[in-house]
Amino acid sequence: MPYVADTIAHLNRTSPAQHEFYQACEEVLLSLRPLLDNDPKYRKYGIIDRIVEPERQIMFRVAWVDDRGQVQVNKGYRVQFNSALGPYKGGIRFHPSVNAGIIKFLGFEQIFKNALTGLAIGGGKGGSNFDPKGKSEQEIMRFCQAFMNELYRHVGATVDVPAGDIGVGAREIGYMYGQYKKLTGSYEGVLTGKGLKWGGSLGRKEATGYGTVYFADNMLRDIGESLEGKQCAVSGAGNVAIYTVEKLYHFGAKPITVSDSSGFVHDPAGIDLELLKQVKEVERTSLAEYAKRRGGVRFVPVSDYPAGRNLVWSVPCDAAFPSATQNELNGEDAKELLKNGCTLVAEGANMPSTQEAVEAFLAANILYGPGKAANAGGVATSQLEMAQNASMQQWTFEEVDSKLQRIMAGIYQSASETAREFGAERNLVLGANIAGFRKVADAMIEQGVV
Ligand code: NDP
Ligand code: 2IT
Repeated sequence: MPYVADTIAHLNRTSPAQHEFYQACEEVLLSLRPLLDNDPKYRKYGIIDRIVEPERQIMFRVAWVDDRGQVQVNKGYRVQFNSALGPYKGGIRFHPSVNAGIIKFLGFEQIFKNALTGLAIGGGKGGSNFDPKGKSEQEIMRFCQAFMNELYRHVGATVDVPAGDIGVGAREIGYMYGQYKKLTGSYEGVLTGKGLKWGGSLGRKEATGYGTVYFADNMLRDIGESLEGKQCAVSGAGNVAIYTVEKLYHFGAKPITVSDSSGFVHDPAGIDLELLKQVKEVERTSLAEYAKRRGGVRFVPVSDYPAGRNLVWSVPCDAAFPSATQNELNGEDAKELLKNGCTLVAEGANMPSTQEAVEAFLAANILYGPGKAANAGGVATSQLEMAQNASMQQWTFEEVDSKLQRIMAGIYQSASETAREFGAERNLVLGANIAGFRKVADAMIEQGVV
């Protein structure tokens, strides 16, 4: 497959040290082989060369003043990766690990994820290496305002519509929205994940977690099974993880773990959802606090993890829902999950499994829902928020949720049918990558070389 090696070598030369980006590209390019072998049109028009190169990358200084009166400087990013299918759409991440390569991998994944939803949205992503941990409410507000002081020039309701991701939820979206409105004088749907009183959509907060569980349900129903009674290991304790836990209960499953940057909790009686929300959404503190208040549960701090392992995956389970961050589940973790009888993995996070882990799941022929298919419910519901804003309507929770269920069923169907079309039944990595790519590539061909 010289085009894969050639493309990755080219990216190494032209965009050095962006390892997560090469990882995401390599996975997609390897999946495309049967399509490229069958249909010469995708070898023409420079599609591969164009699709791995963002249309535009914006990097900027974010200067703000902390509570002690000291000037702080962070890096700001927005990668407008591909607009073949619609305005750029994708979240904003605030985390100290953020760099250009991480934003590019997320933007690249977003192109195909958004295509799979069947909605008219292109791919983009943004963020900052700002660390929200330990910051006061006032510092968070000043940082969000400073971030928008530059970003506002590049976004707009039909241009580029950011949303949340790690470290960015309704609070941060509110501060960014207020500043955008102040700078432009325009009250428009420029961000999604907004507050419900000022343009947000019912169901957006829940959408990624709920959607991931709907996706898992679709995978199981296809083989005549259900989530009922299944023991589920969930990682993360943020937006995606919390609403994954909530929806698992609706399906009669039992979520028994959650994790955060301090460690993980194993709660054999089933995660206490209200306590989890109180500790992580309201008090914004560590899971050690959950363990202290709950009693009878095991909390394992990160300092006890052996090097190169994430011990949340050592808890025996029937199904796993990685919902924290990229590369949080490696080949060793995958082997342990499989050894303990796990037969389903649905990714709420973006690229949580390393390449070795993905290969292990595919080789074991378990039900494996890759992030760009399984977690697309968040961005899909963001598009429903855009539609409500544009038409000045507000739909009920039930309307949004039933559309979300249909969209997730459609994504499952298109990934699984595409896998079958290329003789790789059950390989949803191949199915999702080809189905998403084909849509974007067809639009790029029809729109000419731009
Ligand atoms: P949140 O910030 O709400 O939660 C993230 C959770 O993961 C927190 O519990 C955090 O720990 C933990 N975490 C983050 N980074 C690390 C790390 N490096 N090591 C250990 N733990 C970590 O983010 P979301 O729930 O929104 O996002 C989670 C994942 O889902 C990300 O991969 C994101 O890209 C993806 N995603 C999000 C969507 C959305 O709509 N929000 C949509 C689709 C995908 P702590 O609490 O200690 O900070
Ligand atoms: O990774 C993702 O899909 C998100 N963080 C949500 C993006 C969005 O625009 O809602």
